[in-house]
Amino acid sequence: HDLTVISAVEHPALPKKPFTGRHLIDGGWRDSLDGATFVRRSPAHGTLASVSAKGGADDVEAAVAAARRRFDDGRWSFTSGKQRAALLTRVAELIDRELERIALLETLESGKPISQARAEIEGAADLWRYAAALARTIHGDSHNSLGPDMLGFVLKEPVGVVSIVTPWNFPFLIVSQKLPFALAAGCTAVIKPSELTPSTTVILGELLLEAGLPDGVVNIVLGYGKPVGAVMTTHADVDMVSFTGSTAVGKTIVASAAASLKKVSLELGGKNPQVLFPDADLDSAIDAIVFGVYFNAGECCNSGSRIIVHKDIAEEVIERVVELSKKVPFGDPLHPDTKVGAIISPEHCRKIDGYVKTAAKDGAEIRLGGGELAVPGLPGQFYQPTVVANVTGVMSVAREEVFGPVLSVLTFDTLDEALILANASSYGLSAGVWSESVHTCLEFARRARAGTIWTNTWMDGFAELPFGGFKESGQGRELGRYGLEEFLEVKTLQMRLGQSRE
Ligand code: TXE
Repeated sequence: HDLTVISAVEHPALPKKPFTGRHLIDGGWRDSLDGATFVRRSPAHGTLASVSAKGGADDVEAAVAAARRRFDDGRWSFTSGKQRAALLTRVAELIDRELERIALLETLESGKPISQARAEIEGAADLWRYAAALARTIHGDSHNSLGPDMLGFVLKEPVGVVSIVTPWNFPFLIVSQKLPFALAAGCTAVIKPSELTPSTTVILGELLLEAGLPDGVVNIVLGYGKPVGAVMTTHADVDMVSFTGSTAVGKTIVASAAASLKKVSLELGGKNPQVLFPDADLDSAIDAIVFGVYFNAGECCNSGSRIIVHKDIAEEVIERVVELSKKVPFGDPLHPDTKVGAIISPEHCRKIDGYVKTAAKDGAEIRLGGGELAVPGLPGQFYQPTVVANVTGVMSVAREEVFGPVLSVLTFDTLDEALILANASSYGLSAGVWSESVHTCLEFARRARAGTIWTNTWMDGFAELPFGGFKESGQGRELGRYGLEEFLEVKTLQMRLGQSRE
């Protein structure tokens, strides 16, 4: 291989002991009622990163009861927007203060490069600040043309108790795409982080208490999808579920939440196409493609995992992507230069490899990578930056979410053909177009079926702009004003004034 590999480094700031995580229930840190625990080892280094309480159904019961009591007594939901904004801003400041500690733990549990972990925590703090600003803008409407003695008001109220279930790929960012918006709205919450990356959410819990959040407003239960996630998302006292994870689990949550008609907001997978036209600025496009596919080792719902290239420029694009891919520093996530770290688990690494091997068997051409690679000095699992050409729309590597550093290259001739390929997916999270023609960009943007369309850019993110998917990529939106509205219920208030007039 001609990849740029970064071997194991010494890291003087590494914690001497694993992080110990307990449940946060009603303002107190608790072990599981049955005393069970589980561990997480660094997927890159093999060292013990954390030991966490392993929740059971009884722990969830206690957490939901605390969130329900706190919501119903109004001690949080009836605070002013100004008070909630002050608290959320304080949390953002505490996240800034703890950035290094959170980033290090995030890297140890997830295997992501430390530089990307730092950027993630910074981005999360920004979301807390943005949600703080939104907390002071909640309002409805009034109607004064309903008759001489009638007034109508439309109030926006918090939806209630929210169960938040998050995945392992951006643990601190994703909880921050949900929780501050729920809190800004006046909701209370029970959170379950992924069993693979539980600890940074526990630190967030510490910061919430330090900021002065009343007991029981936010509760955290650590543990597995079953039983913890399953009980949280079906419990009768929960009003809403906000979930990020796989489409398969998202579907089971919708089905089970239907029994009690809970509101459900879902952010699921993606198989995001970028279409390159011959008039594209190839320097920018190739940079963005390489970043978009290897960012977070491809373990990213917005991964730019398939490019659809005009046949006249396909060979040039593939060659340039391959050359640039070789320069992407890959290896020890604790090295400051590393851009691609470890894969989350050995099973996931095998799953990625399965997609690549199947594609090769089906006639695709592996132009770079195509297997695991041992990084000197590290016991963990790493997958090589991989470029697969000659991919057709029917191959699983083009249709399914690989969630690894694997780029599929397809080709097209006409805009219509490009759109058919781009939209031939059960997902619809994001899509991109590269062209110097505003007409081409606009036509693609209007006809592509995805929640976010990037034109001549990829994977920018702004707190102000809503994020979410079409089709099986989810329902509802996070971020922006929409991200707040998800956690608000509409109440109609009618008031008759004075004597009724016959
Ligand atoms: O996700 P799961 P996994 C995709 C990606 C990845 C695949 C599998 O393609 O390869 O999903 O990842 C909790 N009730 N994404 O297995 O299982 C679980 O404990 C309630 C895309 O890690 O969906 C964890 O906290 N909760 C995605 C969370 O759900 C349940 C990010 C997500 O885990 C549950 C992650 C249940 N029955 C994976 N079962 C994205 N949108 O970015 C599990 N959980």
